[in-house]
Amino acid sequence: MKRASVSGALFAVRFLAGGGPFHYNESMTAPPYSQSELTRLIKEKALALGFAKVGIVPAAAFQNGEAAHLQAWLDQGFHAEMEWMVTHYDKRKDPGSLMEGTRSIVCVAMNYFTPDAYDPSDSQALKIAKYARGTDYHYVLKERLKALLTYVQTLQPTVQGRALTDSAPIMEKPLAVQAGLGWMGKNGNLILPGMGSFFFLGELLLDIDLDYDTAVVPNQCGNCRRCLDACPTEAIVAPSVVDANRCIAYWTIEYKGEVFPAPIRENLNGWVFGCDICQDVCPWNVKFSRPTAEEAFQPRPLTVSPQREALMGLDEEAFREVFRKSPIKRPKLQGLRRNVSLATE
Ligand code: B12
Ligand code: SF4
Ligand code: SF4
Repeated sequence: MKRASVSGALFAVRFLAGGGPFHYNESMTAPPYSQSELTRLIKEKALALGFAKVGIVPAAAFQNGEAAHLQAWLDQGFHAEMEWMVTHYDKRKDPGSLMEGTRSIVCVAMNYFTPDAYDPSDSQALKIAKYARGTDYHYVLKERLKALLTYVQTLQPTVQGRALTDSAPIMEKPLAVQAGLGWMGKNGNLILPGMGSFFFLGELLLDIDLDYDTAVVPNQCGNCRRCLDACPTEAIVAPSVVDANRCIAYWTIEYKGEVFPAPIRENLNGWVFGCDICQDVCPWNVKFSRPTAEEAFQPRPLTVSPQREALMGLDEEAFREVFRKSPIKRPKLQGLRRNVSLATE
């Protein structure tokens, strides 16, 4: 892929216009923007499209030990049966490799917080993680990132890009850290200063150079260890290191088998899909989480304080209807029923 050059385009347009002072004329497809103008316009558009924060990094392999940490995580088997975490290790190390010619990665975060309708300490209440109450973020963020790409192409028609949100082998949290969106919390989630961690992450790969963010947000977990202490299954084995084998989110979302090991089963605390305990206790969320304005993430029926009978009573057709394009479709009706029976046994 040949890289578009802003200064080259500017020169060509000026040359064709006769070499005099440049005036944009509407018959031209787009004015030649400078790198910093393009950067500013892309960031403004990202915010206008509903992203809460945006930062841009150059496409390059990770250089601060991230690949070694991923390797150590895999070596210890912390990925459980998520074999897809093992494949494409080389791509995870080098996010730019996901599209030929990538020069820049636009990193974005979108709020998905919706308030709980139960007392989080009530282990009898059935609970569905906030991230899964509305439409699957893969659809929502990808569509929004594609709209951002379309916009970039109106500014500079030759630009090529690829929209991602956990839809390719990519390490999204360390990238977002680099882009200055937030810090890696001890609970294993990216925390945005003044906003909290109930945010999805996404990326737009672009084959143009832009101005890059270099200011990293310092880690503000300090001496706090509320998340480590609150996790009922001791899944946070070290600050920012989550062992999926012990994580309720893994078992209720990803696990394909029938029965959970006793330490998980006995500590489900009513969680039937995902788990928010280590985020709910985080002071940054307690203080700063605000309901998302995003229509697509508003809770669907049966996702806020669902009753056992209502969930168990769903047949295939009703399940498909209620959870169309929802993350809850992932384990299928059978997986949801398994979770509900295990959480209420
Ligand atoms: C695999 C995965 C999981 C697994 C493993 C969780 C995990 N923490 O990795 C399971 C199924 C358990 C899971 C659960 C959840 N997930 Co998930 N998950 C992913 C996925 C696909 C990959 C993450 C990954 O690469 N993990 C492997 C580890 C090694 O990578 P890492 O966490 O980035 O590790 C870095 C640090 O931990 C550090 N590190 C690791 N070891 C060490 C050791 C030392 C000594 C040091 C200093 C540092 C260090 O370095 C690593 C590399 O920089 C991402 C999407 C993506 N493609 O990135 C979503 C993602 C992380 N998940 C997400 C969400 C929302 C969740 C849940 C909240 C859902 C829920 N409510 O149930 C829970 C949260 C559980 C938790 N406490 O982390 C969001 C998080 C958004 C955010 N604000 O951070 C992501 C980014 C998806 C998205 N696009 O928005 N998830
Ligand atoms: S999501 Fe739940 S089980 Fe997993 S680390 Fe957080 S508190 Fe522990
Ligand atoms: S609960 Fe405390 S230690 Fe855990 S992520 Fe939040 S601030 Fe960091």
